[in-house]
Amino acid sequence: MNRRDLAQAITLIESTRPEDRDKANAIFESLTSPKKPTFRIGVSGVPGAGKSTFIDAFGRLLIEKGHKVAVLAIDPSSPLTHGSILADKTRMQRLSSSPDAFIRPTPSGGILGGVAARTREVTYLCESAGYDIILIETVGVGQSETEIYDLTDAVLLLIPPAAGDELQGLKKGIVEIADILLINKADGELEALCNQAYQVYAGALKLTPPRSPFWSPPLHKISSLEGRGLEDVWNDLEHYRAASQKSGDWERRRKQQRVKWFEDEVREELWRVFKENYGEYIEKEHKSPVHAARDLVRKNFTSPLRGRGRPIGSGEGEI
Ligand SMILES: Nc1nc2c(ncn2[C@@H]2O[C@H](COP(=O)(O)OP(=O)(O)OP(=O)(O)O)[C@@H](O)[C@H]2O)c(=O)[nH]1
Ligand SMILES: [Mg+2]
Repeated sequence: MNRRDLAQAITLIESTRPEDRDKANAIFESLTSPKKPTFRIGVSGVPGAGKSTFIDAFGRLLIEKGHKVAVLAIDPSSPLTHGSILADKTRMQRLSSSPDAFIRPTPSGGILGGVAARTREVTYLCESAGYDIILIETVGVGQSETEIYDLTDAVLLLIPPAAGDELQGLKKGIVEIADILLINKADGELEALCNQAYQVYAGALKLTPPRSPFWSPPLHKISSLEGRGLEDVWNDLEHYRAASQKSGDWERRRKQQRVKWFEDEVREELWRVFKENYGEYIEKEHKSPVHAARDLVRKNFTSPLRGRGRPIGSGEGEI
C-alpha cells in the first residue's frame, strides 16, 4: 500500500457514510500482518509542551536509524482547537518531507464510534503499510489518559518547564501511565526552569510506588528544538520494550487492547442496529424504558458460542 492509498483508506475509515464504512471494512479485512515488529508510542503532555516539535525531531532520528514512522495526532477536544492541528502540520514540516514518514491528524468530533476506535484501525493500516513505529500525539486532558494507554505499547510524557507550584496542577493520571518522563525545552533561558521541574519530578517519582515490577519510569531533560537527549529517549524505549516483552506484559497489554477494541465495536454495532430497528419500541410497547431495554436485548441477542436460536435470558445457564 503506498502513501496515497493509505491516506485514502484512512479517509474511508473516518467517514460517517455507511457505504464508505463498508469499503473501509473490506480494506481492513484484506490487510496483511506487518513484516517487522511494530512499536506504538504515545506522546502526551499539556498543550504547548512541545509534543509536535519533539515528534518532528524524534521521528527524523528514527528514520535515520532505518525505521518508517507514522504520526497520528489525536485531538479529543472540540473543533475549536483545529488551529492546533494546523500548527502541528507546520511544526512537523521537516519530518513530513521525508518519504519514510506519514503524518495524519485525526479530525476531532463527528466520528462514528469515537476517535480512539478509528485510531486503532488507522494504526493497523499504517503497520500493514510498512510503518513500524507509530507515534500518537495526544493532549493529556480528560478521557485521553486511559485512551492513550489503550492505544499504545509505551507512553512518553512531555513536561514543559515551570515553577514548582505550577506543577501541582499537572494531571496525576497521565503521570501514572507514563513510562518515560521528559522535561522538554532544556535550552537557553528555559534551562534553569527545567532544572527546577526536574527536581520536583525526581522527588515525586521517588515517592510514587512502582507501577510495575519490571520498569521504573526514567526522567530526562531534553530539548526538542535543539534535538538534545533524543538518543537517550530511544535507548530507554528499547530497554522498555525488552523488559516488557521479557515479563510478558507487552503481549498481555496488546491482548487486553484487542479485547477492549472488540467490546467497543460490539457496543457500537449493537447500538447502531438497535437504533435503526427499534427506534419506536418504547412508545409501541408502552413499557418503562428499563423493561423495554431488558426485553429487547434478551429477546434479540443470542450468544454465538451456545446453541443457536436460544436467546440469552431464556432460562437455565445464563451467562
Ligand atoms: N525553547 C524551546 N521551545 C520549544 C521546544 N519544543 C517546543 N518548543 C516551542 O513550544 C511551542 C509549542 O510547541 P508544540 O510542539 O506545538 O507543542 P505541542 O505540545 O505539540 O502543542 P499542542 O499540539 O498545541 O498541544 C512552540 O513555540 C515550540 O517552538 C524546545 O525544546 N525548546
Ligand atoms: Mg502539537
